[in-house]
Formats: sequence, C-alpha cells, structure tokens
Amino acid sequence: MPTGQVIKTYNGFYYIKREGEALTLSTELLSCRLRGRLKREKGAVVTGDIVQYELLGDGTGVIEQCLPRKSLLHRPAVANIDQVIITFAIKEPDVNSLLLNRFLVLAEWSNIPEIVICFNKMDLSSAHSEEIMKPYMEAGYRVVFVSAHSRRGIDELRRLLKDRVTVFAGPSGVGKSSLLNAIDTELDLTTGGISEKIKRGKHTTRAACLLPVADGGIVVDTPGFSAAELEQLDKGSLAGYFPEFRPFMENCHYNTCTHSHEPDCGIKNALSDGLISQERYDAYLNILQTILDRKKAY
Ligand SMILES: Nc1nc2c(ncn2[C@@H]2O[C@H](COP(=O)(O)OP(=O)(O)O)[C@@H](O)[C@H]2O)c(=O)[nH]1
Ligand SMILES: [Mg+2]
Ligand SMILES: [Zn+2]
Repeated sequence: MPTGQVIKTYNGFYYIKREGEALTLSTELLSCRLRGRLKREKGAVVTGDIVQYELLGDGTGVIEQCLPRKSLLHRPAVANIDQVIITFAIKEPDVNSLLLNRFLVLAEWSNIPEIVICFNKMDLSSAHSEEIMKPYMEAGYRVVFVSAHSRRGIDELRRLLKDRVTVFAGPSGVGKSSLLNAIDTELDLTTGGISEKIKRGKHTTRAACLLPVADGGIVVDTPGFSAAELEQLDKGSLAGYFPEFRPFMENCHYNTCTHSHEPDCGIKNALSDGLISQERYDAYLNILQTILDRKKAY
C-alpha cells in the first residue's frame, strides 16, 4: 500500500503528499477520505500523520492506516513535529518566564525531539539578553538571538528549519510571523496590529496545515497553540519534563516526592546548592499547582 503524509485536513478530507515527493507550494496533494473504522475513532488521523492509503479509480484515495507517531502536539493536533521554536522578544513585550516554561514543558510532554528558544527583537536592546536566557541555556536548551528587523540570526534560523517539520510557538506580538517572512519572503504573512483572532472571528477554529518554506523546511501553520492543557499532565511526571532536574530526582527520599513540601528532596537540595535555577524551580511549583487545582475541581 502506498504511504504519504497528511498536509492538511478540511471538511472530512485529508490532503496527502505522496511519499518521496518534496513539499512545495505547487505540489499536487491527493485528497483522501478515511476508512469507516478510522472515522469512528476521534483523532485517529491528524495533520502530520504518516498514513497508508488505497488509491481509488477516480483519482482520490482512502486512508487505511495511520503509522505510529514520533510526537503529538495536542491542541491543535499535529503529529510528527520534529522541532519547536519557542519565540519571545527581549522587549515589546517583555519575556513572560512562566509562559516560556509552560511552552517548554508542553514541548517536552509532546515528545518533540528538538526544542529551541528564539529570542527576537535584538535590535531594540541587547542588554542582559544572555542573563535573561541563562537558566534556559544552563538547562541545556539551545537559544538563538535574532531580529526580524535587522535580519540578525535569520540564516541560522533558516538552517535550523532545513529538512524538518517545525512549529513556532509563543505569545502574539513577539514577531513569529515577521521572522517567517524574513526567512521566506514568499510567505507574506500578516504581521502586527490586526489580531488574527478578530480576522477569523472568535469561534472559527482553523486546523493546522504544513507549509513549505525556503530551502526545504516545513513549518506548521497554526492559529497559535496554547499551553493551557498542561493541567492534563500527571503530577508525578512533571519534574521529568525539566531535563536538568532529572539527575537529582533519584536522590529524593520518597519515590512519590512532588519536590514541593517533602523533606530530603534531591531537587530542593540541588536548588539550595545552586545547581538548578530558582526561576525554573518556581515555574515547576506553579505548574504543579495548576495540576493540583484541576484535580481538586473534580
Ligand atoms: N523592533 C522589532 N520589531 C519587530 C521585530 N519582529 C517583529 N517586530 C514587530 O512586532 C510586531 C508583532 O510582529 P508579528 O510578526 O505580527 O508577531 P506575531 O504575533 O508573533 O506573529 C510587529 O509590529 C512587528 O513589526 C524585530 O525583530 N524588531
Ligand atoms: Mg503572527
Ligand atoms: Zn523531591
């Protein structure tokens, strides 16, 4: 059976790029329906999925099977993302470190293999930029310092996108669309001012689609994803989504330790020894509280 990748979905149709074909703006996609058994299962096939399909006589196809996913972003549902570029600005607006940490946890939880932090608007100021990003660089994350306006770091971003499926995350106004336009002028995305929410109307949800960019990269075009669903996380697994916490967890006295109030906690000891940052630990406690509050509400 032939294999392909779902590039977008619309009204019960799944548009597929055949295996071995490159994705460009002129690639002809195959429109497919789902086999009945897959239709009954919610979320059985989403954008980004690698699927096997049967070709019908009329030039359309039927998806028979979805292959195992490498990663899954939940809202919007997109499978097999290789990389997330979490974008913030040095100012206008200032970095919201709690939100940055929520995005990092969401990316770790979604099993996205490459996680990059992109620090935009470096033309406005470069003061303290390394200091602001220090906890994240120390945690092992790659940070790129860029400016869509001065084009600093744009070549580096373009290299990062090559041969990967990438999603840009981050609050509105930090310059995600501007960066994509700087990477590939053909994209011509709307920037600034006009709220995408208003443009589309409050209640229209638009599904994500995969979009080719210059030099062989693919970006996920999404109306934006939220880190809200983090409350679905299990409190026991949260600390594991902070990569630099992992080596210290085995020193906790209790194996059910939540690293908050318990004595003899490996993570709290590492914090007081200066081995993990206060900012990251505070974010951990904050997200933990979100999870506990949700559990109480039931
Ligand atoms: N000074 C400066 N402003 C930028 C830069 N990148 C984007 N902006 C501005 O920030 C605003 C929001 O940009 P936009 O790309 O729409 O952000 P998005 O909401 O994340 O897609 C616009 O007014 C842009 O002109 C940059 O590198 N430097
Ligand atoms: Mg935008
Ligand atoms: Zn602990």
